[in-house]
Amino acid sequence: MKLESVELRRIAMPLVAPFRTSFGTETTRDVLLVRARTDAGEGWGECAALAEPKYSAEYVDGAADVLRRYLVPALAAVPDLDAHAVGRTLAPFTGHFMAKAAIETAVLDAQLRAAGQSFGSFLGAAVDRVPCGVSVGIMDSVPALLDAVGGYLDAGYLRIKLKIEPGWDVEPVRAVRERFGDVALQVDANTAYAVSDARHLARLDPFDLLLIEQPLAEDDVLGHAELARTVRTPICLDESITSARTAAAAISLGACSIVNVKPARVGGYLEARRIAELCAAHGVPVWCGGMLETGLGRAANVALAALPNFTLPGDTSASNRYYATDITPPFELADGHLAVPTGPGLGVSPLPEMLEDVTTSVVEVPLR
Ligand code: OSB
Ligand code: MG
Repeated sequence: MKLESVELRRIAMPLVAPFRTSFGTETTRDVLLVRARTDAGEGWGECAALAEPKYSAEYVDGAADVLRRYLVPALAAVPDLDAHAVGRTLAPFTGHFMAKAAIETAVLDAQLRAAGQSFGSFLGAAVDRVPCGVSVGIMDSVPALLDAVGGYLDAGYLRIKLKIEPGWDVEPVRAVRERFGDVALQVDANTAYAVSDARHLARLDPFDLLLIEQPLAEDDVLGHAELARTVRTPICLDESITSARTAAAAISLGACSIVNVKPARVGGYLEARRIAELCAAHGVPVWCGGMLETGLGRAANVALAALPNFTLPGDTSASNRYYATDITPPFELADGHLAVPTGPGLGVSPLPEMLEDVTTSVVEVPLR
C-alpha cells in the first residue's frame, strides 16, 4: 500500500458523567481521529491521548503535532506500507506510543478492509464476544458510588473497577463489598501511592480484590516488586508497561502478576498482541484496558480482548457508559458481553452526520 493522504480530525465528545481519577477529571473527551487514505482504500485510527499529559507524558495536541511533523511524513516515504512496516519505520522516533498506535491502527484498518478481513480474525480472536467490566470514577460520596455501581451491575457488567486515591480507598471498597457481596471487584490507583504506603494498601487484602492496578509511579518497577511482597492482593501494571520488553522486565522482577494490555499505551495492536503472548508464556493473565474510546477505538479493543490470554473482563464497556451518542453504531451490552465486530477492518465506520456534528477541526497532513 502507499499512503496518499492523512486527515487529522478532532472531535469533542461529552461524557455522560464526569470521570474522576487521581490525575484529574474528564468531562468532555477531546479525541484525535486519524484517517489514512491509501491506494487500497482508507482506514481509521483513534488516538487515545487525553487533553493533558497527566495519565502519561502524551497529550492530544502533542500527538497531533508529532504525527504531522514526523510520523506521517516518515510513513509517506514507504512504498509498500502495511501495519508491520509502521512500527519498523517509526522506531527511530522515541516515545509517542499513542500517536504511533493511532496511525498504525488506521493503516491496519485500511489494509484489512482491502483484504476483507476483520481485526478479530487478523489478531487471532478465539471467541465471538467478550465479557465486560466497567471502570468507576472517584465520587463525591459513598452513597453516590453505591448508586453508580448498582446501576452498572443492573446493566449486566461482570466486573467492577473502582478508581482509588489516598483518602478514597478502603472505605469505598468496604462499602461496595458490603452492599454487593462477592461481585468481581478490582481497584486502580493510577500511580497515586508511594512504596511507603505498603501497610496501608495491605488493608485492602481482606476484601478479596482481583487486583490492584498501578499503585506506584510509572518508573517504579522495583517499588511494585517490593509492594508485591507485602500486599496479598495481586499487583497489575498499566502505566509501567510500555512494550513487550518492559512487560518481560516487570514480570521477571516480580513487579506484577497480571497485566493491563492497553494498545494505545504500547504503540498499537501488534505490540499489544506480543505482550499478551509474552504474558501467556509466563502464565500471567491479561485483560484489555481502555481510554474512554469512541466506537472506533472500542471496536479494535474488543477484537483484542477476544484473544486467548485475555482471561479477565476488560475495561471494554458499552458505548452508553461513555457517550449518549457514539460516532459509530453503538456497542451494546448483551448478557454482560460485547460482540466482536466481524466486518472488514474495524467492522465499524463513523456515521457521517454524527461525525460532522462533533468535529471541531480537520487538518490534512501535506505529503510530499
Ligand atoms: O488507568 O485505566 C486507566 C481512563 C483514562 C485513562 C486511564 C484509565 C482509564 C480508565 C477507563 O480506567 C477505562 C475505560 O473504560 O475506557
Ligand atoms: Mg489504569
